[in-house]
Amino acid sequence: MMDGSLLTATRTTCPYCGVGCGILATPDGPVRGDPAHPANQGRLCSKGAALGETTGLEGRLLHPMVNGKRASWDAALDATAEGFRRALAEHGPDGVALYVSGQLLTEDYYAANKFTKGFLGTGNIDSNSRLCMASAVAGHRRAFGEDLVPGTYEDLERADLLILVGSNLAWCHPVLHQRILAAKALRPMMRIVVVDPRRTASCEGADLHLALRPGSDVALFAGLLEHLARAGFAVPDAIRQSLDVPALTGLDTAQLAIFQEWFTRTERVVTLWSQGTNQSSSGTDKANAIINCHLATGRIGRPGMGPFSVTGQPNAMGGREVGALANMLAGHLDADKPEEVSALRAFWKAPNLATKPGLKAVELFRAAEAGRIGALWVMATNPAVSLPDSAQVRRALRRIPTLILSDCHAGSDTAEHAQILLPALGWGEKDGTVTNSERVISRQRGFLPAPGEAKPDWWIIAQVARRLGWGAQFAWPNAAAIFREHAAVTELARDRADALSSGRESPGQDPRPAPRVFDLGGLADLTDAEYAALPPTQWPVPRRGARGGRITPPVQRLVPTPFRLPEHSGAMILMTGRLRDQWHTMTRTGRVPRLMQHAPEPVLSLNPADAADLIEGALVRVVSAWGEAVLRLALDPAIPRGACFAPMHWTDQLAPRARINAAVTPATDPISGQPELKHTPVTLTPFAARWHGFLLCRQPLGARLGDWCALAPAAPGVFRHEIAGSDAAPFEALVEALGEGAPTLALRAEATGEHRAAWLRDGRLIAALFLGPDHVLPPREWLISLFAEARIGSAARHALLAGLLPDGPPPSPTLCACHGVSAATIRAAIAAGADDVAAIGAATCAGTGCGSCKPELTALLALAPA
Ligand SMILES: Nc1nc2c(c(=O)[nH]1)N[C@H]1C(S)=C(S)[C@@H](COP(=O)(O)OP(=O)(O)OC[C@H]3O[C@@H](n4cnc5c(=O)[nH]c(N)nc54)[C@H](O)[C@@H]3O)O[C@H]1N2
Ligand SMILES: Nc1nc2c(c(=O)[nH]1)N[C@H]1C(S)=C(S)[C@@H](COP(=O)(O)OP(=O)(O)OC[C@H]3O[C@@H](n4cnc5c(=O)[nH]c(N)nc54)[C@H](O)[C@@H]3O)O[C@H]1N2
Ligand code: SF4
Ligand SMILES: [Mo]
Repeated sequence: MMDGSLLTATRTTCPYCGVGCGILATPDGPVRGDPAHPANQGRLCSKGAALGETTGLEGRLLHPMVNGKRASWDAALDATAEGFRRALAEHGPDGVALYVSGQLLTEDYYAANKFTKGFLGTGNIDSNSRLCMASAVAGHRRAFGEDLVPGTYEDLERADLLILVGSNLAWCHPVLHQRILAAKALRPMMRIVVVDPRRTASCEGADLHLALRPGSDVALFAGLLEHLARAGFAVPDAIRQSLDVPALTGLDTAQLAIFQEWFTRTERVVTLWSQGTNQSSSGTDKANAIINCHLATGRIGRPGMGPFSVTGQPNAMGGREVGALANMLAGHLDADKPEEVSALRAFWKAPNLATKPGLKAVELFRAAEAGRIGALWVMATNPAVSLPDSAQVRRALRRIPTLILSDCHAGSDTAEHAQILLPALGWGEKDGTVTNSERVISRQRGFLPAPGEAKPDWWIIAQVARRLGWGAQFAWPNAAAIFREHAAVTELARDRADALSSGRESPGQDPRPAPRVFDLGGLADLTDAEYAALPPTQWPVPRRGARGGRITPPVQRLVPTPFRLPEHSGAMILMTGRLRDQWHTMTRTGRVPRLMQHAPEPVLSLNPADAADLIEGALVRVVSAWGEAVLRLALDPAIPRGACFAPMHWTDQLAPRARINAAVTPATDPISGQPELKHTPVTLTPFAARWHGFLLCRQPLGARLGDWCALAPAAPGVFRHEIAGSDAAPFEALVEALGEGAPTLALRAEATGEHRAAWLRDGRLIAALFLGPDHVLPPREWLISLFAEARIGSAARHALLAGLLPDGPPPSPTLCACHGVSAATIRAAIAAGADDVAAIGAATCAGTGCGSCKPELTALLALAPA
């Protein structure tokens, strides 16, 4: 059905995860999934569906700022150029750096890389992809000689065995997960195995869950390879390892035998991996241990088969294409091949092109703390939160003489350290391309006017380049021109290969170069109009020959992956990761009330058997050698013994004490330099709070109330502050901070230390403040719902300070974000006879919107008595 708004909608791409869903957007309507996009065919997840609620201008950075004052673009760009000039004079090229992001568009990313490597003359450009994809990139390059993801999404649907390794696909790539579950529903013989220490939402609908010991993946896949060798597949001796796999992984032999047999006997196998694999001190070996099993069995490059590293950010893949990592060049050109370096130097007219790799993210911030970086330009990432050992990162940020941040939002933790803030266009405003996990290039198109003085990231880079004297090489009129240039760079290796094979050039040290697969030559001559209309296009796109589709890597190498025990095994291990409805440092999703309902507070999950003296619902200190964080404790049998799990999302803006990277280890993988974000030895102790409380009100009062605070939008125009402290309860101080005068209703029990108060105006609820001696306080849901009432009735008024209607429904967490359906409502529907996800949907609407909650509905069904 086409209605009017569909006809006028702009076709664009979701700015969150690497699935890369197509979106139909209008300036003032909700967004919809694009039925014509190959990635999602109309579907969206909870985050994508709520995009329309994130495009408001609240919190946006709208004007350049220099040293805390509003500045003109000219002044801010001059100050940026001057900062680089000074740092270059003082430290040389290796004393300047860019730290960028997989959330830049390809055109912005290309411009940043050209600026740094070509003209600043340093390899010091690294990306938050170092925290995300670096181990996969290194694994691909060791195995294939090039960073290639051979498979396509269709292969995931056509596999007979799909193995998810360290991937919570149900929450992190929800639309891909739904596609897979739909394929399995049509073909029930398809099997899904989840390899994850935690029992995650992705285990719902899976056939086998291997809850391996954190960090032991190499042993699991080396053991599989050994099994394959014994089953007759050819595996070179140098690659084989004999390991005690049950002892190392903690898995029982029967489960291991099933896994190994399934893999051995199934031809169509896809092994998909993500951060449980990459974010590890053995991340590159984990990737190669997986790829080895596919190479040994020849299961690659054919339908329904292959190793598949799924990308995290919307343009993680685009960043790899343009080479914006410290150890890469551009367009998959090889920094180790002098003739490719010369070809790029000539093409860019960049005599100073960097010839050696730069500093990787963790090293970069160490160099900065040591005073060796005079100017750092951060774009589209929040390193003060997302890098490990964040106390060290913050010391480094304070030490850098010129710190520049290009961002869309004004108030990030990183922005607090920057001298120069440059306002960038955000999603819905900017124009360019992104590449998803299956190599499909899609257009992001603007459908909103540029707010304030915000500018495209590539424009900002080009303006600074011009001020440094390189204007001619950055004179692009639009994003299309940058895209054409990027596409032409990918042909430089091809030109050389063609020249060699036709004998026009004398071969260098490598007489028969392997053909470079990544090739966008067929897009290098797009007109502006063709670029504007570019449909989703899968690479490779050579000028001649086959385009897109699955790739058979021309080079395929098995790589030794000697198993190493992660350091400090034996201690309580902190794992970190993502929640279903939040995106990274919450600059967008943290503003949307319905996305906050699923997990309104930062919670540490722990197996009940490990709780000892820790109390569910109380606050717990997570202490490591690097620092500490304080979170609410949830006891959860889905977490294995000896480990705990914390979300990565909270920041100084919403819960300063709960920033988990204050405690996370800066250890890195020796090959990829990717930090070990999933494996920190910690101790857990109770947080000694003398009082706990919450304040609900109509304006946010910040996240610095009490010694511990978590702020969340609770409903449109309602803010929830969870608070705790270790001194006397500051009731009067909080009343003063609220600024509404004396409460309308108040209750004070000196004996128990309870204070409760409510403010009503014209019959409406304005605020509610509850303080008590421990964490056991009335549930917040009913009180929050009262803020929507035009007039508080007398029954509600009487019950207000109890926090509960005597005969009201028991409060319960929201599972379905689209329709606001709670777990209690769903349980009631199951009790009344709903026996599958569709029946729950018919009874309650839960799961009928984006479908992101379906795994949780399945879990509730499994818990119901037969
Ligand atoms: N909702 C949501 N979706 C997102 C994002 C987001 O912020 N929010 N971010 C996007 C980005 S950038 C990325 S990179 C992806 C990440 O997507 P995922 O990698 O799926 O997400 P994570 O939760 O970081 O980690 C995945 C799992 O690794 C497991 N794990 C921990 N240690 C080990 C181990 O030693 N071995 C194994 N096998 N598993 C382990 C954890 O228990 C966790 O369930 O998500 C993308 N999608
Ligand atoms: N403990 C722990 N830490 C982790 C992880 C983990 O699993 N555990 N995961 C890591 C991973 S995989 C990732 S990808 C990182 C993500 O971490 P970050 O990249 O630091 O997180 P974001 O919140 O996505 O930051 C993006 C910033 O860019 C801004 N922005 C958005 N669009 C644009 C744009 O077009 N232009 C500009 N200039 N700015 C823009 C946003 O406002 C926001 O401030 O976190 C890493 N850190
Ligand atoms: S799965 Fe969700 S977050 Fe990822 S691209 Fe699609 S709509 Fe966006
Ligand atoms: Mo990521």
